[in-house]
Amino acid sequence: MKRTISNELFEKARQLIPGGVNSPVRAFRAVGGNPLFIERGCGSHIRDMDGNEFVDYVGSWGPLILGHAHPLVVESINRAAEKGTSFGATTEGEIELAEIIVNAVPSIEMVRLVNSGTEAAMSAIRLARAFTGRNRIVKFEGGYHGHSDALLAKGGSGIATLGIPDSAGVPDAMTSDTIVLPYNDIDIARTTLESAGTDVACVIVEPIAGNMGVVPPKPRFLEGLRELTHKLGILLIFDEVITGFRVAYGGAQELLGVLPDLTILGKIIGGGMPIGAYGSRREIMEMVAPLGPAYQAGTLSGNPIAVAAGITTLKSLRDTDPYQSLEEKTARIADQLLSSAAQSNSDLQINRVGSMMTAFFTSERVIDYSTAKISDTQRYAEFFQAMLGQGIYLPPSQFEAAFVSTAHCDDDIAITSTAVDRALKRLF
Ligand code: KE4
Repeated sequence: MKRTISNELFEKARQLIPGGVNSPVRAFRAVGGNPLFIERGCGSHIRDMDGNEFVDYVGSWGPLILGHAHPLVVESINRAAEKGTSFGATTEGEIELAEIIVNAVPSIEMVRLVNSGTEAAMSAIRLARAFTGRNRIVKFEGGYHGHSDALLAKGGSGIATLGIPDSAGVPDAMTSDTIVLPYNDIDIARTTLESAGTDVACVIVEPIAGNMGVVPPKPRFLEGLRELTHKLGILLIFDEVITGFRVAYGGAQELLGVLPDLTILGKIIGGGMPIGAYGSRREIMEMVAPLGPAYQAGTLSGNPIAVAAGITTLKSLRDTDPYQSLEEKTARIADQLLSSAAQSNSDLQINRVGSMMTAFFTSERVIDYSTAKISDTQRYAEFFQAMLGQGIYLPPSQFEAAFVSTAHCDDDIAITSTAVDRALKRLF
């Protein structure tokens, strides 16, 4: 595969941008080789600067549930841009997007738009602390909620010891109120919360984990967290940046029937433009400035172009209800992967919910971060490269989700199935 131009651009990028990328996972460090520089996307396909074409299963890490450059989305962006790119003042579109989100997500009565999932998570944590008057927060190992300091914590030596920084530049003080627990273990969560409960402001969880690879919640895990947090006056935060409008129109909380106190959104609600949001019931959201004492602000929050792309995307999902079709398409791809794996005697597990899935190279079922971590990441890297060489662009990291869009068609699935067959035969 010709990669001359991508390689030249990467050399230039590395002189000017840390690692040559504006977000670490794009650097292909987990899978080897240089990243591809993408020239354009259309529907389910992307084309790199050397003219190589790929069926894309990254979809910008989730936002592009309608595929690349959807005509309606592009038209709404152009129309908005012609009227101005930003005003730093209120616009009607923000009301429309807020209304769509409030009507879609069961637990949200009021919502604030921000510019990224990170900002949404950071703001939701601050709001939970303001509302409860408590400082401690609980997250789960393998859960990712953006890069704000308090959330860049990893589990300490003991199970429920306070978090320690998981990044340089994060002072111990910033994570000393963060408790990190194993995902999917309701017993440890119960023991920890019942002992630390009255100090804990919130529990933040990906209701369907996407950042250790896809790991669905065990039965009773989310329900147990809901009961425990309700009993102890702790706010339950669902991080639905990935799952929001992805696994169902109302997100994981609609699909699984567990309602959090606060919800974080991003990705799909901006249709590929920079956006995030956090929402809750009215009594909590009325704590947010300028109404209440919990400060949060943003120059480009509610940006008219991002809002226009988001409105068009969510209206399309609302009016076409593609979820059954997304389920069926993704199931076909997963089944093909598993049958090819069986024929080539390869240890392959697939975790899938709706149109988000991850292939793990392991014989163990992947039910949490510790079982995800023992999967063969070198094998995944080889699989990634073998698929890339056949025109299939998978997430360049084992611990991410692959996404299917409404634009993926039968031909894409056929090409993918053939490529999987060949790749696994070559690897095993
Ligand atoms: P952003 O700040 O990247 O918009 O959102 C942070 C975030 C919050 N919550 C969840 C569940 C997320 O998955 C993310 C960001 N997702 C990653 C990929 N898993 C974005 C890709 C990247 O970091 O480049």
